[in-house]
Amino acid sequence: MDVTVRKEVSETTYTEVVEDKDRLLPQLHDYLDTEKQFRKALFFYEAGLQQIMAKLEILNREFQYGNDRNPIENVKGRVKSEQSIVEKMKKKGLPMTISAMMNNIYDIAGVRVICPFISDVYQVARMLLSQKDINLVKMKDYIKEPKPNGYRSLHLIVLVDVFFSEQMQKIPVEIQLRSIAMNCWASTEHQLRYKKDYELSDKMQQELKKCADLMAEADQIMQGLATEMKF
Ligand code: 0O2
Repeated sequence: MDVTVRKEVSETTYTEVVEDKDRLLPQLHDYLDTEKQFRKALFFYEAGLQQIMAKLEILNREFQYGNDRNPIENVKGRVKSEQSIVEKMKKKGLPMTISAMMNNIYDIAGVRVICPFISDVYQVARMLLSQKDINLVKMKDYIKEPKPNGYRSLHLIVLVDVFFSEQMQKIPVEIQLRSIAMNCWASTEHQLRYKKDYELSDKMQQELKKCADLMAEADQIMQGLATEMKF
C-alpha cells in the first residue's frame, strides 16, 4: 500500500508525516458492525505487535553469536486496553469513532525494550529501523532531551508491514527503548504518580527528579565501562 510521507527533522525529533493516514488500516465500511470492527482493528494491532517482537527476538539472538552478550535485557508488549484508548481519545478531544482511533492514536500497540547500556538502546533502534518493512513515523529522543521531570527513553512510532490473507497492512506500533536504570526510575515513578487519591507535592517531585539524575549519572558511568571494554 502506498503511503506518502513528508520528512521533518530536528536534532532530537524525526517525523515522517503520513499524508494518507486514512489508508493505513481497513476503513469503517470494510466491516459490518462497530463491535466486530473494533475487535478486528485490535487484532491488526496485535499482529503488528507480534511482528515487532519477533524481529527484536531475532536481532537479540543474532547479536549473541557475534558479541557473546545480549543488547536486550527484556521486551514487553501490550495492546492498549479499551478503557485507556477511550481515555486517551477523550483527552485529545477526538470523536469516539474507530477511524478517529486508528488515525490518531499511535500507541495502541506498544513495545517496551530494556537494554543494559545507552549504546544498546541506539544500536537496537538502528537495527530495527534499517529493516525495509519498518517505516519510521516519529522519533522522540527523551534521552538526549529528558522531560522536565527527569523521564528518559527513546520513543519510536513505526509502521510495520504485516501480510494478511488478502492484503498487506502497515500497522502503527510505539516502541519505547530505555536502559535498565531508566526503566527502574520510570516504573517506580509511574507507580507513585498513579497512586489513587494522592497528589505528589513539589518537594516529592524534586526528590523524584533527583533520583532521575542519579540514574542518568549511573548510566553514564556504566556506559564508560562498556566503552572501555569495547562492548
Ligand atoms: P502508559 O500507561 O504507559 O501507556 P502522544 O502519544 O505523542 O500524543 P504523549 O502521550 O505525551 O503524546 O507521548 P509521549 O510523551 O511520547 O509519552 C507516551 C508514553 O511514554 C506514556 O504513555 C508513558 O508510557 C511514557 N512516559 C512519558 N512520560 C513519562 C513520565 O514522565 N513517566 C513515566 N513513567 N512514563 C512516561 P501513557 O499513555 O501516558 O501511559
